[in-house]
Formats: sequence, C-alpha cells, structure tokens
Amino acid sequence: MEIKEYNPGEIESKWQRKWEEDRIFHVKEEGKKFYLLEMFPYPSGKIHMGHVRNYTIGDAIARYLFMNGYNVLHPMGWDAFGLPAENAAIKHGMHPAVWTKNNIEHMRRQLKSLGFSYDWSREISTCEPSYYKWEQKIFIEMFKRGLAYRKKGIVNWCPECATVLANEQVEGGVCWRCGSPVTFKELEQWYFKITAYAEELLQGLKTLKGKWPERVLIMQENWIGRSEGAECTFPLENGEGSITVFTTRLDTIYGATFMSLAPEHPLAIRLAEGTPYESAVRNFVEQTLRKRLVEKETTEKEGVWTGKYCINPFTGWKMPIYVANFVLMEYGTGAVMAVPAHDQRDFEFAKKYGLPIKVVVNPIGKSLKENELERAFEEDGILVNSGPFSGLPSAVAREKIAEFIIEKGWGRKVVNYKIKDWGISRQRYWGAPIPVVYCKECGIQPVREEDLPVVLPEKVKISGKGESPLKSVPEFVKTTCPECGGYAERETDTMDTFVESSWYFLRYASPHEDKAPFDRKKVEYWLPVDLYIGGIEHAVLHLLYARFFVKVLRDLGYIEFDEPFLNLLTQGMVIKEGRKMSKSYGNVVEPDEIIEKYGADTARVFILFASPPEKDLEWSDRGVEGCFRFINRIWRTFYNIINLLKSSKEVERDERHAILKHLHQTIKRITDEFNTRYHFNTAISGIMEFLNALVSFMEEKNGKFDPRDIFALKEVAYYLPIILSPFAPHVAEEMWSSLKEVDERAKAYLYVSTHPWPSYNPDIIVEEYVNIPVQVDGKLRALITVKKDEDEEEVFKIAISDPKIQKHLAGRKILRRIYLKNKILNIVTGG
Ligand code: ANZ
Ligand code: ZN
Repeated sequence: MEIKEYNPGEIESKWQRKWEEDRIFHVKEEGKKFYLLEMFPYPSGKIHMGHVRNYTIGDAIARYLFMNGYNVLHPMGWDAFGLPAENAAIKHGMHPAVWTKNNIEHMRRQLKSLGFSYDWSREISTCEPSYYKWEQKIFIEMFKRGLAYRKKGIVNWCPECATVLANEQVEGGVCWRCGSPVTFKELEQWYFKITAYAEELLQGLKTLKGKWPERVLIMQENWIGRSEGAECTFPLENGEGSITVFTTRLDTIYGATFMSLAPEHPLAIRLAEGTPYESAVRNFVEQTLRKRLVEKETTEKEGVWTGKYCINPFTGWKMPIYVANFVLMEYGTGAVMAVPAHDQRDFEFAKKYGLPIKVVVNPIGKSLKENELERAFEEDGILVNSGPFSGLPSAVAREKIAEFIIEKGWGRKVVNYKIKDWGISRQRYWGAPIPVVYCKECGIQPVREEDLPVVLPEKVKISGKGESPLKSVPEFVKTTCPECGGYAERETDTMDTFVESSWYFLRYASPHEDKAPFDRKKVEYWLPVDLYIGGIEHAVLHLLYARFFVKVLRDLGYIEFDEPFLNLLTQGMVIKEGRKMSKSYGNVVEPDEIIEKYGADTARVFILFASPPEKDLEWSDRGVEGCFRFINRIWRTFYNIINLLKSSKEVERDERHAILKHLHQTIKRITDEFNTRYHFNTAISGIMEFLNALVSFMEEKNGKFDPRDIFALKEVAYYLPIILSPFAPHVAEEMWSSLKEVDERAKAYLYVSTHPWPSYNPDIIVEEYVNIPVQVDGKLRALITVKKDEDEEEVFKIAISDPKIQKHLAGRKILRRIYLKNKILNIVTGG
C-alpha cells in the first residue's frame, strides 16, 4: 500500500489553523492551574534561535501539562518599549510606534509558525496606553509612599550630541553616534527605593532554594550584598566633632593608624578650610571627581592629607585624616578607618605615603612582623597588641569590641547593603511617561488617576541630540497643576523598560481588565507563576526587579503572595562554531530558513534533542538533518503500521510483548524527564531507540505477524503520536487523525494535543522476556518471545498461534511436546 509523503509545510499550517479555530489552548479559571511563562521578547524585528529555544522548551512542558489535565496559562506578549525603536526612527525615519507594530506582526507570525500552545487571546504589548496606564498608577502609589523619589544621579553624557546616553549607547567609552568620548553629568532622576526591600529580597532567596538555579540565587545574593559590621565614631583631635566609619573588621581597630574620607565627604574640604592644606585638598577632590566621570574603576590609590588628625579611642593614637580616591560616598558612611596591616588597599596607601603599619591580627601559630610584611594579612586570626582583647580569635573579638563600643556610646552594630536604589528615569522618547507634573506653587504633583494614562504624544522629532525628546513637544509639556489648576510642566523623562517587565506576568491573568492593573480574583487564581523560563542574562536585574515589584504590590494591597516565580529554568545559549550566535560573528541561522526547509517539528526536535535546557546548544546542520530523517522514519513506520492494521482482523488484548515493554519503558523515560529535570535530549533519544527497535522488529518479522504482534503494533500506533506530541506536535496531530481510520479509541479525542498523557504499566516494564526457538519435528521453524519462566501451557499456546508454526502443523496431529524452560520448545507430530 502507498504511504503518503511527509509534507511539513502542509500539515503544520493546517494544524496551527485548527488549534487556533478551536481555541484549544485558551484557558479560563477552572480546574488545577499551572502558570507557565517564558520571558517575553523585545520586538526587535525577527525572532532568533535563542527565542526558538526558550519557547520550544516552554512549549514542550506546557503541552505535557495540558495532557496531564492541568489548566495551563501559557501566554505571550511583547516587551515593546525600548531604545532600538528610537534608533530605527533616527536611521530610517520610521516612527517608533510603526516600527514596533510591524515587528510585532512579523514576529507573531514567526511564533505561530512554530506551533506554540499560546493562549493568543491574552497577548499584551507594553507600549499600549491600556498597559502603561496601570504602570503609571502603580508609580503614583509608590510615589505617595516614598517608594518613588527624586534625587541627583549621574548619567552618561555625550558633550558633542548634548544628550544623555543609555549604557547600551556607550561603546568602549565613546558615543555610539559620533564617537566622542563619553562624560558624565549630574541630573535629577527618579528612583525606586529597592533598598527598602534589600533584606526581604535576600531572605526570600531562601524560599527559592532548590527551585531556582543555585547560580542565580548566588548572583542575586551578591548583588544585594549584605554586609554585617559596625559603625564607630572617632573624635577629631581638636574636639570639634567626629568621624563615623563603617567597618566589618572591628577586630582590627587597634591597628587603625589613619583615616580615609571619600572626596564628597562633608568634612573633606571643611577640615582643610583656612589652612595651608586647603588648596591641595580642593584640587585633589576636584580632580578625583572629574576622573571618576571618565573611568569607573580607580586603579592607582591616591590621596591627600587634610592636615588634621582624629583620635583612635582604643589606642589614643593620632590618626592623620586623608581624602582618598578609593573611598565611596554611597557606601557605609563614606569614611574608612584604615588598617594597613590587614587591608590591602590601606597597605598600598600607607606604603605610598609613609604611614604607620601595625599588626593586630596574627595567623594561628604565626607571628607577623611589620617590617617583613609584603602585603596585608586580610584573614581572620588571633588578636595581638589589642589591649584586653589580645589573644581572642577575630570572630569573638568582633563581638566583644562591639559590645564595648555600644557600652561606651561610641557606636553600634549595623548592616549595610551593596544594592542601590533603582534609577528609572530615561531621557528617551519610547517609554512610559512618568506621570507627574511640576508646579511652581505646589512642587511635584502626581497626575490625577482619572487623567491617566499620560499618553505618549505621537508627534515628536527624534534626532538623537539634545535632552529628552519629549522636552521639544510643547503640547505635551504644558499642562495644568492637578492641585492648584495653575500652569505646570510635565515630567519629560520616561521609565526604564525594566519597569514594564516587572509586572507583565500579573497582567496576563486579565489582560483586558480596564478598571485596574489586573483582576484581583484572576490573579489570585493564576499567580504566582509556577515555572518561569528564560535566559541566564536576566539573573539579576529583571528577576530582582520583578521580585521587588511583587513585594511592593503586596504592600500596596494588590496581591497576597511574596514571590512572583516559584520555579525558574534558565536555558543556555545557542552557539555555532564555538561562539554565541550573533550578527557580529556572522554565524546566525535564521529560524525561518529552517522551518521553510524542514518544518517546525524538525526545528523543535533538534533544539530539544541537541542539549539539555540549561547547557549551551551547539548548532549543527547535520544534527538538524538527522532530526528531519528521524521524523520521516517515524512517519513511514507509523503509516506502515496503519496499513498493516487496515488489513488485520481485530485482535485480543495481550500485552506480553518485547515491543510493548519497550514502548512502556519509553513512556516512563519521557514522563520522568518531564517530572524532574526536563532533559528532553534523553527523552527524545528514548524515542529514537524505541523506533530503532520497532523497525528491526518489523523487518525481522518480514510481514508475518502473529496476533500478539498485531496487538502490540496497534498499541504502538496509538501511543506514538501521543508521546511525540509535546515535541513534534504537528506530525503527531497528523498521525493521530490517520489513526482514527483503524482505531476506534482514537475517535474519542479530536486532538492528540489534548489527549491525556498515558501512564505506563509498571508490570510490563519489569517483565523479562526470552526468545524461544520452536522446532517442529526437530526442525527450527520460528522464534517466539515469551515471558521469562512462563508456564509451559502458555508457551505452547503462543507457539501454535504463530503463522509459521501453523504452516508446519497444517494437517498434522500433535503427538508430544518437549519444553526446556526458557530454552527451547519441540513439537513432535504424526501424520
Ligand atoms: C576597617 C577594616 C580593616 C576593613 C580590615 C577591612 C579590612 P564590605 O565587606 O564590602 O562591606 N569600607 C567601608 N566603607 C567604605 C567605602 N565607603 N568605600 C570604600 N571602602 C569602604 O567592606 C567593608 C569594608 O570596606 C570596611 O571594613 C571598610 O574597611 C571598607 F582589615 O574597615 B574595613
Ligand atoms: Zn500647583
């Protein structure tokens, strides 16, 4: 019988259309839910292989969950604000909105051509006023609670273009447009007070242990940067005031021989004022600040003496007070007690300026000498030269000295965090407007809720020069004050696009809600996200901001949970010829070309087969070919079986068969991967091995199947589309529709995509089989497969149902049978 040809182009669009028409992936709030989310893309123009990988992994899992009866929320949308749209406007004169819309349309078509199981009725695009209106409302509520505030901040500045540059626009220290060196500028900026949640963001990581990749947890922990220490006050020598330092090493306080202040420290210039040191200090401060604008890291440690001293309250020593370029004003108190014997920076500084070095901590069993030190000893050890604390181990000494300074009123224990508040102002056009106005009389006023959204005006010139593009749109800028009704001007900065992605996962629960950011009941049902899948590059910023937003929204009374993403899967990169696929390396493979040539199912299977999700995936054209051949071979084998079943009689259920055992083992293998680590490479190679065994079996039988073979093949035909469905859903659907011609059971399910996932039979899996040669009158006539240790009676029944044996028994009487258990069966006949 003819076998129809495998034509992916035809069947893929057919099934995509049918799924969509019947809305089989559209969900309502009923049943046991699972919220599966993949990070939404920036609509840059076209999807790349990284997207295909991310979304294919997610889709396999979503489909598996659908088949397991979960009510799966699996949405898709667009992170639609951002700089490239503005660059396109400058380059091609196309309006960012048009550019973005075109890109979305193109990319949506591409995603649809991959057959992903999205509920497209929930699609969102963050550049729509219906979306950012709610972001503006949340902003205003944060502003009212002091969680959004203004302060001076430093931005990248191109003096040539007279414009602020985003970090991405600074390439190797120069402006991306004109190539002039980038400087910095202080501007008033909006900030979100993420530092208020530092401790909670840190503690929350504990609840994610084992559910998020360890390395992401560590990166977030380091980013938050909790540091336990103490503040301690050092009186000035002349008795007029004091300097407070933050230290994590109170145990070294007897070795503090000088003091280092940040250039911006309020005392830095004041101490030297009116003294011969003043001009040197002023010069140093000015130079250091200027240098900092150009280079981010200071390499050479430099400083200048203020001419003043403070007193180490523990030793009574006079400590010269320096201003030093490596002390930062934003961290701790902006002042450091310098302990050159035990801090390498202080050591280098002391050597350079000839300052005293005093050892106060020894390594266990060793005694350090100042004049032999080649570098600072920075580890914990045993205290020396430390008065009553000498002899104590560092950790104990820190506690005792802390108690002591508290008692004396010199200081207290404190915890500092490295994390800084999140600067969200962008001097850009294509972003959500910050909904405040400035009134001469009333100051900063939030826009009234009934006046939201503050819509981004359409008519704007984007030149890439000057400050915020919105500044040049008077219809936008000029407004009235919501408080006094007088003249006011709108904020012209827009929000960082990370703000949109900090809450979009909530919006999917009720994407069309127009009375609130989201429908509370629906969010309660769907959220938190059960599994979030995306790139490791978002380990810190996006994932931290989203966690922060959820805590803020909780405290604003919107939601009641603490963490947005219960489980996180971070997929590796797609690489080719050893490098990340990227335009600049010229090694990009376009998803469209692969789909065109081989079909989406091949692309999906290759991506899942080539590597487990968390590892990098090396692109291989031969690998893609191999997957295409694999699907073709499944196709042919399946339709061979269908043809065979068409010409076979009904058979009774009989599960004793090596092929069935293998089938159930394969189901188990796939099921286990879905339930544990998502290593679909293993799952798919399981299907490949099964296919090999199936093909060899069918070749061996060479068309002569006994009734149990037929039963086994019927089972195979039934389960093959089902287990393929999460990986290669189109070919699975096509096979399923053909199955209906030969298997009544299949008619109960319109789509294999929504067929229940099969449970494997554990009894069949553990069953052991043996091959028994069957002789008729001493001549080998057939090989049958039976359960190990099967009853003789059963073995005999199986043997005489084999067509080859029947042929040799035809017209003869069976006289005797001789069975050697698990070895051989001999049938003796008489004519
Ligand atoms: C004395 C000392 C002795 C220190 C010693 C270290 C080793 P982490 O762990 O990162 O929090 N420090 C404090 N504020 C600073 C600032 N604004 N700029 C630069 N450095 C600053 O680091 C805390 C340590 O960094 C503090 O402990 C302080 O130096 C320095 F053997 O105090 B230490
Ligand atoms: Zn006013």
